[in-house]
Amino acid sequence: MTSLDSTLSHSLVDSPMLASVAGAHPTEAAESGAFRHVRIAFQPIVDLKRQSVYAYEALVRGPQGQGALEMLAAVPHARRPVFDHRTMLLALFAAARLDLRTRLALNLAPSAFVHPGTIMSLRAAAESVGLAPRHVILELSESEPLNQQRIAESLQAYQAMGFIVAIDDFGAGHAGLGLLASYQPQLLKIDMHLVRGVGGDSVRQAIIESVIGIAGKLGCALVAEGVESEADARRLLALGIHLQQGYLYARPGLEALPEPDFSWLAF
Ligand SMILES: [Ca+2]
Repeated sequence: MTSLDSTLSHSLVDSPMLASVAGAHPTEAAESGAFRHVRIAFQPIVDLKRQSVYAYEALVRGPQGQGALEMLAAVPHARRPVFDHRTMLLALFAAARLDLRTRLALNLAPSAFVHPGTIMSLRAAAESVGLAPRHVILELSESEPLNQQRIAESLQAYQAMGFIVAIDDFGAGHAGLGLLASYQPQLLKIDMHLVRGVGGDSVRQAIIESVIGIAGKLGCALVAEGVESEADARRLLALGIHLQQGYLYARPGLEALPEPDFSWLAF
């Protein structure tokens, strides 16, 4: 696994690359002011087979640690690709400062995902911090209407470059199965609303078992989001889902890479 260069320092944040995307356009002056207040939190996605961290997901936070929804609500829809693009680069450099030595998962709205400038700047930024594309996961949300043709073309381009693509919050949006019919990412992240309570809920178990069947046939690996209880974690593990994420393991750490808690597995 590629190691990031631990000698990277804060100076990267002031690099010409980030400066070029962080407010160079005069019409973006006001937004770049807000942009400077964005902070990045990291939450581990764990691999229970190895009892290790599979990846850290970068999450947008406000200056006082406000959640992503609050921050994103302040971003006009038309500016979302720019916002996502900038925060993606911020997350890469923040991860480098923290000496990340595993995969990094970045969230992108579809409009940012298909934006022509995203893929090249992402590759350049990842290279500049010593992170190979195969260690970068792009979590594609269904938070806005999708142009399936453009998404499919973009997904092929990212995958050809070596990036890992994930469908985020699978099962929460109305387009989950429609997306899968059009293209198959390497990862499906099962939405927390399907996951929470699965340990004692036969309906949720049936739905997740069907997702496991579909994912298996399409060659997609699964991540369970929102795992908060041992009962849910054990049920998911029994079903074969060993990549999990949630408060049971670690809460997001603001500008930190929290160590997951596997202690419950010993009992
Ligand atoms: Ca996500």
